[in-house]
Amino acid sequence: MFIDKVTIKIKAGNGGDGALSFLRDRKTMNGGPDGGDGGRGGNIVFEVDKDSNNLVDFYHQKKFFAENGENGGHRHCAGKSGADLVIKVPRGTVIKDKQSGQIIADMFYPDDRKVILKGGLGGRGNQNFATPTRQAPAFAETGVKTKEFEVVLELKTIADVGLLGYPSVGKSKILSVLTSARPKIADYHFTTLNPNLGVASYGGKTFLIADIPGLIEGASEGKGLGFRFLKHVERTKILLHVVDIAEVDGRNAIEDFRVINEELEKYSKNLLGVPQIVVLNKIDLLDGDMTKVKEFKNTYGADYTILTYSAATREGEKELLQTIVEELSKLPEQVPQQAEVFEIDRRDFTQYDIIKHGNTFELVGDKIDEIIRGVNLAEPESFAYFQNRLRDEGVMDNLKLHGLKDGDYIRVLSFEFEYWE
Ligand SMILES: Nc1nc2c(ncn2[C@@H]2O[C@H](COP(=O)(O)OP(=O)(O)OP(=O)(O)O)[C@@H](O)[C@H]2O)c(=O)[nH]1
Ligand SMILES: [Mg+2]
Repeated sequence: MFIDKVTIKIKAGNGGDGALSFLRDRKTMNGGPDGGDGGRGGNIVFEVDKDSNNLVDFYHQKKFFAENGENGGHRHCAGKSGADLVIKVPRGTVIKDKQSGQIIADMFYPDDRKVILKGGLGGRGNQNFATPTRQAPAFAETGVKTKEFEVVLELKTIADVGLLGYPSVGKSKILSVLTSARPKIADYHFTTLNPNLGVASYGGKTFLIADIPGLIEGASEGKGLGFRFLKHVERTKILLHVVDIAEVDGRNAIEDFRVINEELEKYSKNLLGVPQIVVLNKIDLLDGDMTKVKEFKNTYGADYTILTYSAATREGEKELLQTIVEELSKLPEQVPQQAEVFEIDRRDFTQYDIIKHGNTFELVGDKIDEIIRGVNLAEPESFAYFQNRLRDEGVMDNLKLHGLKDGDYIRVLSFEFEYWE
């Protein structure tokens, strides 16, 4: 089964909670705070799997959650970090956020490895909060809890050369003789049902060739296998447009070439813009009669490089390979799709808002959530810590700029307190 588009769920690990603990043993009756820090959650990492050109592995498994960090423990014991979860995808997989459609990453290069979601930070244990005036901090931070995301993986094969043409013109046969790939070859239409890749080499240069199912007239309206496989030759530098010049099965070479280009245009002007080398295949069947070749060249020769070839006898192979290598060397390197600056799971901890309700000033936003993380406001010491953080982070100054004065109220979540300088 060939799958080139799937939706999966991913989630980085939660951070472990910091511990709230005091050293107590036979010798030390009243030791200091010894609550260790929580471990960091595991990241979600995507990595290119060079041996795959199929997303079929995601047919059954659709949920990928990285390990959570462990909670901190007594005696300064730090929680273990969660392991990263590495998701292997074929080269050319574009990762999009399902909700917004934004591109998160394009796994374009053969060695690409990208951290897509970062694990939550571990909370700090109470061992961190001891100061000369607060020797027994009775609070610890909770770890950062991460969100789950739905992402769409879409494979858009990356190759140097794409094979294109009607069914049975010999595309797969060409792939099989130029590379070590072993695609299915047969004299019936639509032998190829999914893209195949192979590596060819000539004159010390190697290049990747992609073979896709054949197109027919009306492919743009879904006839035959439609043109849903065209995305697998969209990211090639050149197209080998294969034409059956022997016109086996009542084909018409001149007409075929025109029709396929028309279908391409309907699919995307971009693809029509990819340079084409025309390969008139099956010349072994012409028995030396070059009339059809001449007619074809008279019709399209002014606009295209046209070569004759036989995948059966391999006549014309040297010229074909030479032309491909030359053309490739003239063309610029391809570049990955531009990933949008996608702030997946990265909250802006500098942002918060002050909402005024009469003489009550409500604080909301990621920054406030971050400061309040794991703090129990009903507990005096914890509350004092929270107030200090508000001051240190400049929130109190900002409140004053908004008109906060003695006797006013500050509200955070459901907690409200009176302000006195
Ligand atoms: N005589 C001769 N036969 C060829 C040549 N190239 C391909 N064939 C035959 O043509 C038939 C179709 O070849 P394939 O390579 O399967 O064609 P395809 O274009 O991949 O077809 P689809 O996968 O159906 O789109 C097979 O029987 C091949 O052996 C050639 O140069 N000469
Ligand atoms: Mg084929």
